[in-house]
Amino acid sequence: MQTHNLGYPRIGSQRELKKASELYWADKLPLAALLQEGKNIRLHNWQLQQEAGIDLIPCNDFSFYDQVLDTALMTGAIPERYQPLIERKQLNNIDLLFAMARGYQREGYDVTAMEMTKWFDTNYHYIVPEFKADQQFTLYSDKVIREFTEAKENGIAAKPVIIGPVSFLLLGKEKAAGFHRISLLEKLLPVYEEVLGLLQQAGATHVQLDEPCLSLNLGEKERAAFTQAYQQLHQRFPQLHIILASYFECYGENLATVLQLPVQTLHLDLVRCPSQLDDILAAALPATLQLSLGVVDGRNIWKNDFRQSLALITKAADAIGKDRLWMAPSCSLLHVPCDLDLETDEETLQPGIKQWMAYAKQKITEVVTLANLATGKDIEHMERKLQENIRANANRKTSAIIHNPAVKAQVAGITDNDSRRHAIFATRKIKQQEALQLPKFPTTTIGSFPQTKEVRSWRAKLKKQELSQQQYDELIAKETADTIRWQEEVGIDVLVHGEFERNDMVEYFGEQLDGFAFTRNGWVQSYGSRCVKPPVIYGDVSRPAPMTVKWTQYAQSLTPQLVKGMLTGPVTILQWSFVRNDQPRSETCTQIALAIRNEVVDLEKAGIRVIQIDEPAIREGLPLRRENWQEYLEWAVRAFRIAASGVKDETQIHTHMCYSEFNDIIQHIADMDADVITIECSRSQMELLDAFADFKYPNEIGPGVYDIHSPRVPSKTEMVALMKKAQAVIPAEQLWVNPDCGLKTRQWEETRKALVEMVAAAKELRQ
Ligand code: THG
Ligand code: ZN
Repeated sequence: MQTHNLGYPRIGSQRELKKASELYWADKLPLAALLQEGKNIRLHNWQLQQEAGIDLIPCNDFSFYDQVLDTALMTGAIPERYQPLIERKQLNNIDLLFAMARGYQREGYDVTAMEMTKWFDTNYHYIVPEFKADQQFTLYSDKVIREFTEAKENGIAAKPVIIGPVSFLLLGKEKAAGFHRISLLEKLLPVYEEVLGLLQQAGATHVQLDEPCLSLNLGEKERAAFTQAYQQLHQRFPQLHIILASYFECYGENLATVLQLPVQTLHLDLVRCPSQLDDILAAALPATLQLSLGVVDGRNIWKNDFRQSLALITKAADAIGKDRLWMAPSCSLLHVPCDLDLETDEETLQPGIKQWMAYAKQKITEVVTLANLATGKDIEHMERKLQENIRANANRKTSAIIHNPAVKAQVAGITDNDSRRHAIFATRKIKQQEALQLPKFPTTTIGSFPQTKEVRSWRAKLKKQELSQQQYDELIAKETADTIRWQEEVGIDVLVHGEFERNDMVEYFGEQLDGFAFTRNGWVQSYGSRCVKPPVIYGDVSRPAPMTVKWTQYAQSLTPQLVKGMLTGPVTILQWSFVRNDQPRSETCTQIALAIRNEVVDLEKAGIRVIQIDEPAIREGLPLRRENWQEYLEWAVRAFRIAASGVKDETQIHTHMCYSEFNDIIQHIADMDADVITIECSRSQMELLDAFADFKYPNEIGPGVYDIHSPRVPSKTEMVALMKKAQAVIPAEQLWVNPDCGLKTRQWEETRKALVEMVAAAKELRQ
């Protein structure tokens, strides 16, 4: 039984890659130093996995930005707008990579970045490849070969990891209509053949091809593409051991096709889908096919349950023999932090919780231990580890800090009435009009105002005790007051307090809720150099005290205008945290919903009459396979409704969503029954609104009128034009005027200018 790993986190255990890249982008670090940092991280990761005893260690899992973008560069799928940078500026490959990821606005060039979107149901974003009908592919970047050679020179016989050809095409998009990107397969395959040929020449014996799209519902055409691709690659390289890896779900109805593919090893995500092991063992397996059992969770931070894993391993071993089995994490470890040993601060992460956890480095060891336990290697030592593991898991099951009977009773006591506003929207609308007296085309913002360097430095100083709590509060109060006054002057209708007291929209709430734990170093890559530190939900969730009332009430006290209270919704808090694996996600989500509901009610009691509950992650939480959508949407929408329904009809509930492709879930968005929804719209020129228009969405809508992801200041005329487009499909009485998203990543200067234009646009629309 061999062990392998699908991918290791690449940001570095102290976020070295993030720090080096950002310095390089700011022209404060030479290219050679950035490249050296990358090399250090790769070597460190390889050595660490070798010492842990992993047999087959991945290479090319490293990236300076994103593995899908690397694949676009490998295959020469470089959109035309970057040609001048290549030809005239002679950009090297790494600067080209950054230009494609981030855009290139200097030396008179103004080239936009490629689009970014969520990687399946994770909080990681990948760069979306762009294809055209006459797309040509060439071997443009030999990064994968260089990394393989580098590993070899350092004594590691590595396994190159490459996004497979079919998923690479499916993950991209057509730049213009008139063809389907899957039709490009024939032109793409020669590049993959060239790469595999060079790798084989360089000494590679195994290659992992990642085809995560096999976890989606595919059509016949796509399935046929897999057959074509893998037959062709096998014919050219019959000696090469191909490990085909999909993860995050079952193979589902793709299984019959997958089992026909001429690959040597098939990887199974047995964390997300343990039941598929039975299906696969029951199928007529090709006699030589090996199975990679992904039993160690690559998406969460909990210690593995060895007994449960060993049961799966034994089942597989009984059916096909140990020699045909590989031991692995369920997916790449990109989605978990690096090293639990670095969490030494017992105030953030108490030992009682830490003993249940494992990060990437620990998970690697679990993979090896499981293989040893299954084969009886080093048995005394392994037996001790098994007993330790059994103890930790048993103690977690019964721990008093996890189980809160009062919370369980509250959840059990929820009735249908708790997930329903008193009156229907039509009635609420009249009552709200009377109570709030808003003009036509009311203006608002999504909640956050610029988190400047100063604001962030105050928080850092508070942590280091260079500021007292009182000094910090005074600074935040002044920033909030300035922001309220400024919004009054500009003439915005529904004001916000600006969220200067918050770090991250999930972390901030998690820090104040019971059942959540925090880490000091639990960073996970979100995109490029950006990272998040997801809270750990370990126990039943409750709200010991109000979380946002103080600052919201303070802001409201400064103005006679309406101030909107700002909360993160239950589904988003769930989706962006590490969650419990000892109860269904729906159960945890309902507990969070009750906590948010209590907060909403307290805000109302404090005199707040408009309250926004953000749910930007509700779409990305959708299960990958459609047959599971309904169940998810039912509990997710119910959780939002529980959070929102504790208030009077006169209190107006808003929600906000980004990255939204709404067409296929519009009914469920309507079922959330928020009085107002604000959505990301400007980049698609209001096309997104079509879903709302076709559906005759009944409640109010604020289609974002300008793109906050860019520093560019839009003009009043542009925004009026966009709203006219909106008005053509949605009645004016339903429309709000607001930016696309929160303003926390923007500077004040452009924010001020843009909002002045936005208010002027609303005034013009009213006439
Ligand atoms: N919070 C969380 N997840 C998210 C977002 C969020 N996922 C989707 C989207 N927003 C991702 N966007 C970002 C934007 C900025 C940053 C991270 C994700 C960011 N991070 C800081 C960094 O890497 O320097 C770290 C911030 C900190 O010090 O706390 O800027 O908003 N959970
Ligand atoms: Zn948004």
